[in-house]
Amino acid sequence: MKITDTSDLWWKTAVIYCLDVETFLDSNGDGVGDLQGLSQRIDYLAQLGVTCLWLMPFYPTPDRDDGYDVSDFYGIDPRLGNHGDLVEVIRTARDRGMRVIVDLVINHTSDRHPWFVSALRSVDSPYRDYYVWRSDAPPKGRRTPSSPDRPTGSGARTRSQGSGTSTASTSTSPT
Ligand SMILES: [Ca+2]
Ligand SMILES: [Ca+2]
Repeated sequence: MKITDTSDLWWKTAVIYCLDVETFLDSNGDGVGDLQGLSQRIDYLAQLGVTCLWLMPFYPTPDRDDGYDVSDFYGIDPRLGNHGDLVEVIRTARDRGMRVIVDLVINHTSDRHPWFVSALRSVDSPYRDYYVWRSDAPPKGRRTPSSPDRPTGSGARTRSQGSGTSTASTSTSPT
């Protein structure tokens, strides 16, 4: 037997429950689900047999692409809570035998992310090469990327002023 056959293959038998914090449970009645609400429902998830929580993006965002347009990879969307609330979710989940995995959206950023703001401002920006640029506008009538729950296409490739076309997939018109 190979030694690798005995390594931890937890994901093969895990019961993974994917959720968007903002639509799960609203603990303070402001109309937006939040991390404290999720903490309150961890036991419910454990009773369902869930062994791994998969959290959709919960980072600060202009929310033009259901939170996949991240403006700070290290932060927490203030509508959902704070870092302490996230730690409580993770600690409580682990206590109930649940792993926590998260969407780390690193193939694009919000146009509000400091990297994109800098990259748009100057071709000499150290972040310029973080993005793909093109000088010609997208063909007319081309559909823009959209989220499954936002069929009208909230993500957009948008013409930028002067320097060509931004291809950050969630960009809006630069100001
Ligand atoms: Ca709330
Ligand atoms: Ca969301």
